[in-house]
Amino acid sequence: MTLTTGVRADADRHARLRRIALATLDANWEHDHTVPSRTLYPHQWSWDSAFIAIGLAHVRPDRAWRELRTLFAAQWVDGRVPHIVFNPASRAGPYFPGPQFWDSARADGAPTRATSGIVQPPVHAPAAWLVHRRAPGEASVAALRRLYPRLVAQQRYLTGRRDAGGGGLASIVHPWESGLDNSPAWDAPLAAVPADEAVMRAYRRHDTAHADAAQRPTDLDYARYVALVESYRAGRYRDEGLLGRHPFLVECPLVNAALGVSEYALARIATVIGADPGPHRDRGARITEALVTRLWDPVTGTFRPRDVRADRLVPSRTVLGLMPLALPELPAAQVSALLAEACSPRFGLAARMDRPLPTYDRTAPDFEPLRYWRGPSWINTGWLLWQGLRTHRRADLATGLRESLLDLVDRAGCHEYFHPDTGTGLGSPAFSWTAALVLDALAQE
Ligand code: 2M8
Repeated sequence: MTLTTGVRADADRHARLRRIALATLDANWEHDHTVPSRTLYPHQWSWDSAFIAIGLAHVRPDRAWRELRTLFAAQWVDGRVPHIVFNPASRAGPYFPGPQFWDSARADGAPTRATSGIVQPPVHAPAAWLVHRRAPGEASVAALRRLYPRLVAQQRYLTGRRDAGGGGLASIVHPWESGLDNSPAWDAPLAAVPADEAVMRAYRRHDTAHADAAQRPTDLDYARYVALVESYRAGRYRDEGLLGRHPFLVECPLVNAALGVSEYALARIATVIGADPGPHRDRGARITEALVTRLWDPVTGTFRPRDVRADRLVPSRTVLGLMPLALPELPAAQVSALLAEACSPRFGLAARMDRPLPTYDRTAPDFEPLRYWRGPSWINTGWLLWQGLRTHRRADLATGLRESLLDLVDRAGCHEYFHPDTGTGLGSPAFSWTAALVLDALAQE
C-alpha cells in the first residue's frame, strides 16, 4: 500500500466508524437519556451514561450534558448515584430485576423516580471534565457549575458511608457495583454468599431472551445477585453496620481507581468554576496511597480486590487490577509492574496487538472466551487502560491499544463485547458505550 492509499483507507475507516457510532447512539436515545441497548438494557445505567456522554461530546454536546443531568436528577439524598434509573415510559420489554424488585420508594432519601439501590464505578467527574474539554464554552462551564456539588456528594458518599474496611477505600456491596458483573474476581467472595439456583424458578430472566445464555452469567450467579439485593434491601439500602450483616463487601481496584481519578478531575473542574482545587488533589493522593497500601500485591505485581469480610486479596488476575494505571500519581514501581502485567501473555498489550485486550488472564484455566466478563474484550475497559497509558506517557502502547479497539468495531460493529481471539461480536449488537468510546478514540490521535 502506498502512503496516499494508506491515508485514504484510514480516512475511509474513520468515516465509516463515525457513521455507525453516531447511528447507534441516535437509535438508542430515549427523550432524556440513552439506553445501553434497546433490548437488553432498556433503562438508564449510571456508568454507561458517563461513557456515553464522553462520546456525545464530540457530536451532540447538548445531549451529553442532558444525559448527565438526567442521571444526577435521580441522585439520592445521601449522595449515591443509582446504577439504574428506571424509565416509567419505557416501551421496551421488561427488565429483571425491575423497579418492583428494587423497591426504592421504601428507602429514606430515594428520589421520586424508581431506581436501583446500588451504585456503579464513579467515572462521572472525569466524564464531565472530558465533555467540557471536548466542547468548551459558556454552556459547558454552567453545566459544570451545576454538576459540581452533586459530583462532590457522590464522592463523599463513597469515601464516607462505604468505607466498610476503614482504610480509606470504598467497598462494593454487590458485583453489579463493579460493572464487571460475573468477573472471576468475585468468585471467592461470592462463594460465601449462600444461594441456590433453584430460587431463580420464581423469577423470569429477560437477558437470556435477547442474548445467548452461554454469553451471560449463569443462574447460580443470578441466585447470588438476587440474594445480595435482598440482603441490602432488607436494611432499606442503609450502609451503617454493613460489616456485621451483609455477606459481600469488597474493595474493587476499578471503583477505587475511578474514585481517585475523580478527585483530580474535580480539582480541574473546581479551577474552572472558581472553587478550591487543593482539597481534591489531596484526596486524590490519599486514595492513591490507600489503593497501594490495601490492594497492591507485590508478589504478582498487580492490584487485586480485597475481600473485606475475609480480610484477604482475591486470587484471580483480571483486567480490574490494571485500572489504577489511570491514577496520575501512582508510584513508578506500580506503574512499571502494571505495564509488565498488561504486556504479559495474560493480557497481550503491545504497540502492535495481535489479539484484543481480554477482561481476564487468558492463560488462566477457567478463562471463558464467550462468557461476558470472564474473558471477552470490552471497549470500556480497553478505553480506561488507554487513558492510563496516556497519563503515564506510553504513546507506543496507547497507539497499539487504540488501533486494536477501533479495529474490533470496524470488523464487527458496535457490539457489547467481543470474542478475545477472533474478534467476533457478542451480546447486544448495538451497544451505546462501544459507539461512544469509539467516537472518543477516533478524535484522539
Ligand atoms: C451489565 O449489567 C447489568 C446489571 O447492572 C445486567 O447484566 O443486566 C454490565 O455489563 C454493566 O457494567 C452495565 O453497566 C450494564 C448496562 O450496560 O449491563
